[in-house]
Amino acid sequence: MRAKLVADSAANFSTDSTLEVTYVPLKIRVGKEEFTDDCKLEIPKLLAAMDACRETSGTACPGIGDWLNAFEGSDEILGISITGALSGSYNSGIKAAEIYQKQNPGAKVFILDSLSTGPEMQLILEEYRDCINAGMDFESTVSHIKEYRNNTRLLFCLGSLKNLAKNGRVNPLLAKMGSILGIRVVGQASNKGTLELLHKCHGEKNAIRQIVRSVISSGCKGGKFRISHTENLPGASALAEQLFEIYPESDITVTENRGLCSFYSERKGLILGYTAPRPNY
Ligand code: X90
Repeated sequence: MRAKLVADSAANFSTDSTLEVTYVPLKIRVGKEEFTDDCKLEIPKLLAAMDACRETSGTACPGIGDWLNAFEGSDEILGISITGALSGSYNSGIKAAEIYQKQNPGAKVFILDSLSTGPEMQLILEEYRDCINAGMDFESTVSHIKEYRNNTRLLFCLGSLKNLAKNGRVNPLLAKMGSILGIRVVGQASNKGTLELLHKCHGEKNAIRQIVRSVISSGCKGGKFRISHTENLPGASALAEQLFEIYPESDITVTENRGLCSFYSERKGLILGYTAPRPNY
């Protein structure tokens, strides 16, 4: 039996038809409304509710039961979660893995803490798929993927840092800096799986140029670039074009953020997953 790929919805649904993944949804609460981050969620509706909401809003990670449902029916499961430093999803996932293996003797479950989100999770899911297609066994795939993750990275330029700050995921002082009119903050996922702010840029054009400079200075040699955006196709396309000029042999895709990434990156948010060594890792 082929191993089943499982990821929480922070991975953004893939539009790549060769990538079969069972997604475990996170939940988003905006005022009194609750949204489930599954394939039925309409992002424009979520964003409109966020705009209109004057009350508190937040997110909730999947529970153990949600992960268990996704494992069902398979005896080899390869999974990935959003960074465990900012979400309880990884914890639920590994607890579910223990329970599932007890209930199904012989079943194998591995959940990787991505230390990241969105498009970096997508890169790792694609690598899992390639390992499976190459006929690699479960244990070799697990050790390969741990090594692969040391060579994937994430950069972002968010629409605003408001929702991250309100939910305690980023220092409020940094969020203030990001809310100054016209300032776009460029940051990366740190080795610990937290947000690390790198640059304050005037306007999106400069922010995109800065993302490209950061890619180059990280020692990237091309390869895959996975860009996701929240209602910002022009920004995502501009980033793709600039990367393509520097790395013409590369494989670049642009997709839309789903609920979780949209909630935190907000309108105009851009996230880039790419391959380059993680320093001091
Ligand atoms: O468990 C939960 O409720 C989910 C909490 C998630 C909090 C952070 C999500 C960030 C999503 C923002 C840009 C990329 C940041 C990367 C940091 C590792 C998107």
